[in-house]
Amino acid sequence: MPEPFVTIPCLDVHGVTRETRLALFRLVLLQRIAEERVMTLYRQGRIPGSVYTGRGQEAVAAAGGLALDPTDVIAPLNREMAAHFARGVTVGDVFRNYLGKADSPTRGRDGNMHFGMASKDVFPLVSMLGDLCPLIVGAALAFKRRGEARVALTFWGDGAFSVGDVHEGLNLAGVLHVPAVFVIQRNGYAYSTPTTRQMLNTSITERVRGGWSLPCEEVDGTDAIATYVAIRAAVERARNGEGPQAIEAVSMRMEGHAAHDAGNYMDQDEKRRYETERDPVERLAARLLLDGFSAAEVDSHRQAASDEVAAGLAEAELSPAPDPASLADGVYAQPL
Ligand SMILES: Cc1ncc(C[n+]2csc(CCOP(=O)(O)OP(=O)(O)O)c2C)c(N)n1
Repeated sequence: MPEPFVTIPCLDVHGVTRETRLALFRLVLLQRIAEERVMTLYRQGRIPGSVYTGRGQEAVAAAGGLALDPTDVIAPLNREMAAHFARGVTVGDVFRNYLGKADSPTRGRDGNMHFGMASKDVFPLVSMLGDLCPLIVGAALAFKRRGEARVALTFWGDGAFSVGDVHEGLNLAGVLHVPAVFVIQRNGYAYSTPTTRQMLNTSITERVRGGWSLPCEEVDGTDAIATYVAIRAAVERARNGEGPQAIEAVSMRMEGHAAHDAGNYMDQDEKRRYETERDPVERLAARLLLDGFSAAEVDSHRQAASDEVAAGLAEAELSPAPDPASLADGVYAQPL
């Protein structure tokens, strides 16, 4: 018999409505199930790029996306599919992009999560790690200069935290006092390098506070509700003129770096223990039961998410492949 899920006491959850809890559950389920389907498609040779899942980190992606108002902007990285869904990107959009379809967000130029949607204020992913930091500082500066009560939020990992652009961005954000929120995912690894071999002080919170004099709060990134409460509060502080805010969300990458990496270098006992005790999807399901939702209600939400993923994939399968003659369209400037 597996151990029952442990419910670690989380932050005061007062004020997180029933609707918000269910919205978080839908988002973590959508990411978990959609990524499982993407992995299957990858193994079938149907994905032209590689696949980087956020298994184990779905709660942070969902919470970050849901914590924003519709007029805010977000810049997700490739492990934050749920943040896209929170902004209204559909499962069909994601599968169309993975399958390289003509009507996908990148019109078949990418077979991955490297896309944004201007209509939903989702910035496209920049592959150069760390570069989303100064990018959203720029967006937040624009909001401040225009007098708009909008916030810009981005995510990055512990590995990206070591990139110079992150520190230039954090410094600038503090000096310019802009409404930016930085969600730093400490998932234990940067590719095959454990966090303990990347930095002497593995507390990103201490480093952000001590190095850049910015507020930073550490949160259990496997607890969707606690993470939502922490990010939502940070977003509101930023919106209310309190300047940039950071959140260190602690979780674990439950797989290798990407579909081509089995992650054999990871501590397998730790991984198993994490899967049993800290899986964010199952922790939220257990929490909903404790909060009075019935098992049948929880199961019906699992089924609804599974149906939504199946419908999105079926819809994407029907989309046409790009016309090879259009290959250079939108890639090079048109001659005058
Ligand atoms: C500037 C830069 N250096 C190296 C890479 C290659 N690279 C892609 S992901 C990755 C590891 C990132 O680790 P982390 O920031 O902790 O995020 P995680 O993969 O754990 O989500 C590396 C080294 C890159 N994309 N950009």
